[in-house]
Amino acid sequence: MRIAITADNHLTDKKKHPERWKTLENILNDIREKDINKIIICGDLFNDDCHNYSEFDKLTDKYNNIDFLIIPGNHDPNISEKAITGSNVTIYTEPEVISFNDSDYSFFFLPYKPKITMGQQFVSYQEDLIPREWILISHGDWADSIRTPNPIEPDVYMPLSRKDIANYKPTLTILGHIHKPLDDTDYNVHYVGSPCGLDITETGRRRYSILDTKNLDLEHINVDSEVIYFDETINIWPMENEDEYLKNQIAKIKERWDLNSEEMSKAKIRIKIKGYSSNIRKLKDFCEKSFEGFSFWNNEKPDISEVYESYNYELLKITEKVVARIDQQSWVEIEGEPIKNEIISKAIKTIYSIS
Ligand SMILES: [Mn+2]
Repeated sequence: MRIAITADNHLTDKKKHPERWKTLENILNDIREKDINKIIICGDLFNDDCHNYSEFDKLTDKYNNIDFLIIPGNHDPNISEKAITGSNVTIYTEPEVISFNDSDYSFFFLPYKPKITMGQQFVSYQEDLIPREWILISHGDWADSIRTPNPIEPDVYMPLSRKDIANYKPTLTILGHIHKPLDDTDYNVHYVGSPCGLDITETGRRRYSILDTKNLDLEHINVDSEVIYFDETINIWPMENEDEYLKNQIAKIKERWDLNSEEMSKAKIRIKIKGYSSNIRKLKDFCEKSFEGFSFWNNEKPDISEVYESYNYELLKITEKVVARIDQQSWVEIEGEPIKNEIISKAIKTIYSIS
């Protein structure tokens, strides 16, 4: 059997965020076409401000051949079958170990609860959680976000530690909570990610997953998201041919996006230029022209508020060398720490501020 998996849909009133609803429907249509009739939702199906579920009832009624298996997340911790009425909807408000007929593995549905770790909850279910024969479905923070001695503190949500995994040995873990799709292949821990970016910071194509319950193949499928966000920063410094440099940078960005025409129509972009330039007006015009045909997030044009005027070409060689050196480093992107582009931007600022 194959089961579809999504999380962090953050549904609101339909009028407020129709794109989130439409994206979920796109997933449901896709899995129906694939003859899949179960979908697991790993928490945060609803946003905090959603208290009327009649639209969701309508949706589950429309897809009445699909079973919805839902756990609450930290944004919808109180959802229950008292308010959500579809007969094809199961909400796991308490931890539950489930077996499906065709699978040798059991599924542990662990709903989000505040002020407790996942490991603390495994204890009571120890007998049913046979090492390497169970799959964890939950909502919270995976080890990397726990760097403090006390994992239960504000901003840490029902954490799962490496020790929990080592002690209880789930064979596979699928979580909601972190909206960026992530795969920790060392521990077989996966965040399916939000299928429709909630705001400009949730960038790029999104996905949902399909799990084969027999061999535990986990396949990631591109979601037909109603909106695709892109948030890019381009660093600049005075050079002879700023246009040529910009043109290359922008070409690289578009190449990375790799959008087909349908995706392009769904893209909302934010472009920020940072650094020093000898002709800011020209830079602005060039940048606007290069992104013609794209729609800008919030209708904001390329942001040049952090570009300073400079005619200092003497620092060009130093800057080029520093930028190239930083660029060569393989920087691992860690949540909450600066990315390579930000480090380059800081370096340029440092170089030009001492002149
Ligand atoms: Mn969420």
